[in-house]
Amino acid sequence: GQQLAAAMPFNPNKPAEYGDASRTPQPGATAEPSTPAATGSTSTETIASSKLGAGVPPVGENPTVGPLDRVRVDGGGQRLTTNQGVPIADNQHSLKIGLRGPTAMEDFILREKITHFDHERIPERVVHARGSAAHGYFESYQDLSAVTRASLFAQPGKRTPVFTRFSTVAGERGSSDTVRDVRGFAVKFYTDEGNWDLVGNNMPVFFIQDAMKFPDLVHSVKPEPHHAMPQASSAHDTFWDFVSLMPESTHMLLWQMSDRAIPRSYRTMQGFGVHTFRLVNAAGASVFCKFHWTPLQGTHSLVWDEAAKLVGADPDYHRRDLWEAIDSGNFPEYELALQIFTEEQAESFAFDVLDPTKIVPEELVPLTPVGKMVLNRNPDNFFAETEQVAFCTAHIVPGIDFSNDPLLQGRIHSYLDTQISRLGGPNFHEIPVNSPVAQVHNNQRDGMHRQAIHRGRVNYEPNSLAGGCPFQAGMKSGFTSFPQTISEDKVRGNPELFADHYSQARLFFNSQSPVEQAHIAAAFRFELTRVQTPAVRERVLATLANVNPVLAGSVAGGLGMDVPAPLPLATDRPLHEYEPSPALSLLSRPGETGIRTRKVAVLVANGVDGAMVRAIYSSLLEDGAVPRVVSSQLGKVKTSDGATLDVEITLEAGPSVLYDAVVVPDGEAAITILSRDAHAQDFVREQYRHCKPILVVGAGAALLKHAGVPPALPDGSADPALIGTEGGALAPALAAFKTALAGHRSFARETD
Ligand code: HDE
Repeated sequence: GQQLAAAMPFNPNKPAEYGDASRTPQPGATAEPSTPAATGSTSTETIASSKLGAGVPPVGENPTVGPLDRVRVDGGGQRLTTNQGVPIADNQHSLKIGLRGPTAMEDFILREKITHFDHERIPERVVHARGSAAHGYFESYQDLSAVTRASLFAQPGKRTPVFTRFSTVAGERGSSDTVRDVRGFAVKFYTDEGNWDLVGNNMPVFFIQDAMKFPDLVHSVKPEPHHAMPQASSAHDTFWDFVSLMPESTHMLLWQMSDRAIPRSYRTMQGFGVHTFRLVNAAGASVFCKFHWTPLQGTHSLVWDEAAKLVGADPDYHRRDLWEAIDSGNFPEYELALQIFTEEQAESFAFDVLDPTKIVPEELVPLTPVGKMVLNRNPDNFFAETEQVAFCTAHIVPGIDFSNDPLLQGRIHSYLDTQISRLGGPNFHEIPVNSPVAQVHNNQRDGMHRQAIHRGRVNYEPNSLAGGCPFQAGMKSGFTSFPQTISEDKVRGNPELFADHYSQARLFFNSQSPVEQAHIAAAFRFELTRVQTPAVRERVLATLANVNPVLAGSVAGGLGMDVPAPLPLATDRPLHEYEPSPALSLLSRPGETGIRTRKVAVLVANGVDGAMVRAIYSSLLEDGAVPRVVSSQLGKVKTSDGATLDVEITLEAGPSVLYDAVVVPDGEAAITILSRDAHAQDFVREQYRHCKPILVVGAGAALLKHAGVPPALPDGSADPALIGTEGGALAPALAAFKTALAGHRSFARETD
């Protein structure tokens, strides 16, 4: 690659024209930042500044910075120009015939500006429109060449750049983050053998078994077509009408009604490839595989009342959380684990591994950790990167292959197809965030928005005029499909085991803690309360009767209905009895990051004990938490020791739902003021209702009383997350508070 770059006759003033050469990856790894030698230029700065009129781009340590430097633009110190590079003298006034006259048709500057603006929007994704993303890298733990020749798993410590986008599914691009929904978890690996997109969700199963049903599913959950309501919500008739007629969705519905559908953060949810995939090694031998991402931050969710209020308090709650965590150096990390099993093993399972409504329980096939992903850089530009990134399940690399899961098979077509209309043509792979770090050479030509300037007269293969180049890579290094033997009739239909719709729904429900089970029942109740058609409610209850009598009874009770007879089963086979799988409970993965990045409000007013606030604040900071001084109004408060404190945010702008915990410090005068403020009362009431840790010092107890919250006892002896200090010292109370904060919530007190 370096030789190629050196040999190329190129205009040194426009080095980025030879993008392919400047993109040449370092031999053996994609992880190194680009060096001047590899870019074919004297310095990376020249590339950005000469072609794009930019200043010097900051070249960070993140290996993904390199590949995108060639297109980074920064107007710092530059004059304003048109898109043709013509300097603009006046960007405030259109060209008029006299100061009070009409605008001249010839005002090409105005017309270019307005025309561009008129076309600023592109269609949003038909699903997963609302999302947030980050750059980072994947680091392999070990050499997996025994099972796959995929180059990113070739050796321990090997780093591959990634771009990862999280999303909700149903809502439009501007909808809220904390709605009840499945979350997308899509990772683009820029491997040195081409891009691999692992386009997963935060739940390991799906609603339907066959791609044929996807448009119907999506139509049913999207806003109803006559009045375009409701936004970003499954709680309406058409969705429940569809799924109640689709018993295969039962397992997924339980996941969707669980707290998984209201994650605390994109940093605290798992990701799953959902389908069974294949791994293929260099000898051509293949095993089946399921992909699991597990956050090192642990798996944590919101509670429903909080999620609903967050829609108003901060519609960007998850976007902001991800951005701030990365911005502050708290890089989210996720471990990738594989479930590897052979085809023979798969045949012995009680379910079909090609059925995407089924998991492979971890008790049956344990997880093998193979590496971790670190997200360490926010995008420079939301549209250019997060919006224009194009994930395709068809993007796989040598060593990874598809299974015959009929849902996956349909997806292989859908993603490429949708990008063509969403991104305006077949050259979306040239958009910087989509372009591989591996070199691209083929005879595909032309099309809308072509960026590459292909040289020479040969655009076909085989050829002799270009020495046969670019040439076929051959079986050894090129991608080859696993040669599965198939000899069957062409049919429309499902394998027999697909008809078991309830065994794993039962497994999931039975594996949840009592709190999680209660939340699932409450979510069904809420959604079905919004459903207006009694027959639809009834059919859902008849479905749930096949899952668990307590669940069905609880939901029916909540709707003021009786549990109807269960829906008839679609199979004569007896349902499979699974042992509960503790790994399916969110509570089984508390995480390793303690109180890092947890947000804590410290409520203050004039007369607060300033020394105490400072002590608590710095102690929390020291452990990586994010304390905030919150009060009724901005400015400074006078502390009891005659000093002042800066208020960081008001109770109005920073209500309870934005914080993981609250501290009410001592100071009688301050508590008298706060007790009169409805915002402060709501604040502690909601912290209590949402099961969050509360630390109350001295006079602070009066605020709880005013708000109707039970008293906080020293060291939390009644409720381990409701901690007071009456008569006691601050230090042990603060320690108990931190323990409670690391434990997230105290569900024992829940009364919703
Ligand atoms: Fe998708 N899905 N999907 N999906 N999906 C899209 O592609 C589709 C499915 C998933 O952050 C679309 O670029 C079909 C399962 C994610 O950009 C579209 C079927 C899973 C994202 C599409 C499915 C997913 C999408 C819309 C059934 C989890 C967002 C815009 C056969 C394993 C990626 C786009 C991003 C996006 C089609 C089912 C995950 C239309 C036809 C199952 C995370 O192509």
